[in-house]
Amino acid sequence: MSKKVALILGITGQDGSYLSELLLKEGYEVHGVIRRSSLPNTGRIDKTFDPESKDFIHYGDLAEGIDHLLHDLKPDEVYNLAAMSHVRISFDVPVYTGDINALGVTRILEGIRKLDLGEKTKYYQASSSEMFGLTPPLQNEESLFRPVSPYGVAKLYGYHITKCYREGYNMFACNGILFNHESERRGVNFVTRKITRIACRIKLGMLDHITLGNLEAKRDWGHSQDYMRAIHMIMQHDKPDDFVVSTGEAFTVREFAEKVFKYLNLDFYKYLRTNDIYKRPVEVPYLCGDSSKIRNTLGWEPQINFEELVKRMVDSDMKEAINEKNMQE
Ligand code: NAP
Ligand code: G4F
Repeated sequence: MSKKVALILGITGQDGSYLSELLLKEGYEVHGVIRRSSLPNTGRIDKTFDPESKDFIHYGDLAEGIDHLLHDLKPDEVYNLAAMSHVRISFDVPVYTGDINALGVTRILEGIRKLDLGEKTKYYQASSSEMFGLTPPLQNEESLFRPVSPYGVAKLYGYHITKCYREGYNMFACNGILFNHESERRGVNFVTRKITRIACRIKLGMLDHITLGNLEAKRDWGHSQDYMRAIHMIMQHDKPDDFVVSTGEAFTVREFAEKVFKYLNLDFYKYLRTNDIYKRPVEVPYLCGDSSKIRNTLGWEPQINFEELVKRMVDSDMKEAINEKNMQE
């Protein structure tokens, strides 16, 4: 039997790197789209794909669309994980955020439709709990969407246009509404990774403080590997559908930081500074997901809990910080 072909947009990101590893393990032929950048942006996938290989890694951008790749590869599954994914920065670049996170989705769906791939090609859209915005928890598939950031608004467009193509053109198009998920590979300007990286450098005497914004925001934090398993399950379901993916437990940014510093035997408050530059014009105060639908329908559940997530992130950042310190000496 020939291998299933998967195309991942956003393969260089946290989620794309874990998803590519999972799909390769499952026996897929995996292709990914990367953007041109002035510095290398393939660090998370260099161990998985030969950097010289032009066979599986292709240049492309959601600003332009990927019709050429859809035409050439005729993939069985397309995973759209590409986005301007930082909520605060979306207030600085709201038009670009709309172009990539909203219209970019239409570009892919329209490509699949125009090339008449709808019968063959399944589509996954990386929707976000940020779309719930000010709706109080627990949020699930039936909750009201009240986004309050350009990012959340653009993602809500992506969510609806995915449903629109599913219902209008009978396409296998799904949304995963994923709550925050982190890992050792999380981008360094998201709050969890910012805390674990800086705390390790404080422990080693390389830094002397950490500056944060809103400490009281509550988030439902899971591990990216568990969530990539969930999205693969969503794509193997017998019908296209939308699913919330979450742990169902939430903690404040303060609690996350206290836990990290305690793990390192440090007093968080001795090193803490705050600055409003890290706050958003409108804050989303409390996200916590009810993921009973995916648990009951597909049998998914997370395997990495909050404690383990913190431990993995700190242990990994400590190794990185020690290497960096050794290089400096
Ligand atoms: P990430 O680490 O920021 O990765 C984003 C990926 O998108 C990167 O590969 C990036 O490429 C690529 N990208 C950005 N703009 C692009 C463009 N114009 N054209 C093509 N590719 C582009 O994000 P992540 O945490 O892995 O999240 C994956 C997806 O899930 C995103 O859509 C995010 O919005 C969504 N999501 C994430 C979470 C979460 O908590 N992590 C929760 C819900 C939804 P470069 O490497 O070149 O920048
Ligand atoms: O880590 P964050 O930047 O993640 P945020 O805004 O929740 O967005 C992430 O999760 C979404 C799912 O709900 C994804 F769709 C999105 O792509 C992204 O992955 O901030 C978490 C909380 C916020 O309330 C923020 O105000 O931490 C607060 N925070 C406090 N100090 C900070 C900081 N956030 C950042 N990035 N940096 C700070 O210094």
